[in-house]
Amino acid sequence: MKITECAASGSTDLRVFLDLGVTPLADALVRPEDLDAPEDRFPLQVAFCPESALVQITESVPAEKLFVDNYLYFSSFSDHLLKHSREHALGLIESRGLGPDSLVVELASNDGYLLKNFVEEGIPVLGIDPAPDQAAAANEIGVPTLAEFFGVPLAEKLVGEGRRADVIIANNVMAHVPDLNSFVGGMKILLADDGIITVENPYVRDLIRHVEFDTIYHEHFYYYSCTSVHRLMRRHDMWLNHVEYFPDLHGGTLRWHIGHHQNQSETVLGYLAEEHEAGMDTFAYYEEFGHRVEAVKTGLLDLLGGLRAEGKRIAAYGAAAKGATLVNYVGIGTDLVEYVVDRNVHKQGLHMPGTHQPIRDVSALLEDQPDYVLLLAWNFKNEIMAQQAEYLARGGRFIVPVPTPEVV
Ligand code: JHZ
Repeated sequence: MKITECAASGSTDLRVFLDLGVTPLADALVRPEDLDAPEDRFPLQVAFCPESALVQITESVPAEKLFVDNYLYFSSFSDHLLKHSREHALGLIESRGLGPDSLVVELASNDGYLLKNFVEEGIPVLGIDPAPDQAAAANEIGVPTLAEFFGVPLAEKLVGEGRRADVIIANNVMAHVPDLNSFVGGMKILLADDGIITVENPYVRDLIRHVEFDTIYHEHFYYYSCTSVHRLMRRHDMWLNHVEYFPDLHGGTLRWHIGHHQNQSETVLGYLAEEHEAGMDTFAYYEEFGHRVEAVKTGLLDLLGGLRAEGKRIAAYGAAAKGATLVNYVGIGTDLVEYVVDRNVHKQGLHMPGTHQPIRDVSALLEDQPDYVLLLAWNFKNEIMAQQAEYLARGGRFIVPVPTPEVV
């Protein structure tokens, strides 16, 4: 369904600056028996709203289709993310003085990868995640999880049962909700008066700077700056009070600390001033982005096509959602890249959406020793290259697609 109003402000002044064509859903991996069946495809355009400063896509795919029917993302397959999450949890336990009387709620708690750290310390938690297999995996490891979508109705139900959160954690989910104001309104209702919300999401500044266009897909409705988060929280009578930056996480991630009361650190004022100076609150900042994306497409097709013409064999690493955007937008079929490897066992045996490369276990790289590996999960470059030391030692090479395609 076409979106014509800003999800935050309701303004109809949505200015489109990028068109990635009509693409299949990034996590809709294809079963071998369905390879001949037609796949669902949806337009993928990105727009800026001058009123809210929010960057957003203009197509809404039903959330059940995105996160219940077609969702094989399990957070626990990255060691880097597990370490980051553990540090986050331990930091909160200490700074907030959490104990057996506290309640930590995580929205999009996935397989329990983060909340398990609180459980180990005897701190009560509640996970909320509509993805059924992930919620079941969390419950299995002792992280109580509701397999539901979060918004005002669920928040009211929980508060009606006497539950209020001292901490709400929302990592990589505030971009994933069709009804943004219900999601944020729900957090406002569920949060205890002196509680804290921490929200993590990739930073739209880094997306633009490093041409991370492949992180744009239908699951990601929004691409945040501090300005858009600040305006969104004010709309819900909450305050953005502190900002942290993690340059190595998902291509550049911000963590926003939010509360009912104003207690802003200099980080907030610093980011807001910097973003205003850079023009991130205006359409002009985003307007030229499409040309830079096209340059990556041309560069990558030239590089891969040239290698294939020399008779080189190319595989890819990471059946990531961003990988699906990349291969589909650029047009990388099995003639250029033969197969994709991924250590998520739930993805192995399936095929990439649209382009249909088979997804194999990571061990295929050493068994087969392709000449080049296109690193679709470029956000885990260090982790993956370290893991693939043997493949590299035997002469294999990685190709990193963004910001400029290059052999490393
Ligand atoms: P990865 C997901 O995006 C989906 P994706 C989601 N929409 C979101 O917001 C972001 O995450 C944050 C594999 N892998 O994490 C695992 C290895 O095989 O970049 C994954 O399939 N070996 C919720 O899908 C893929 O690569 C490894 O060593 O773009 C990476 O996907 C590592 C580290 C990962 O997210």
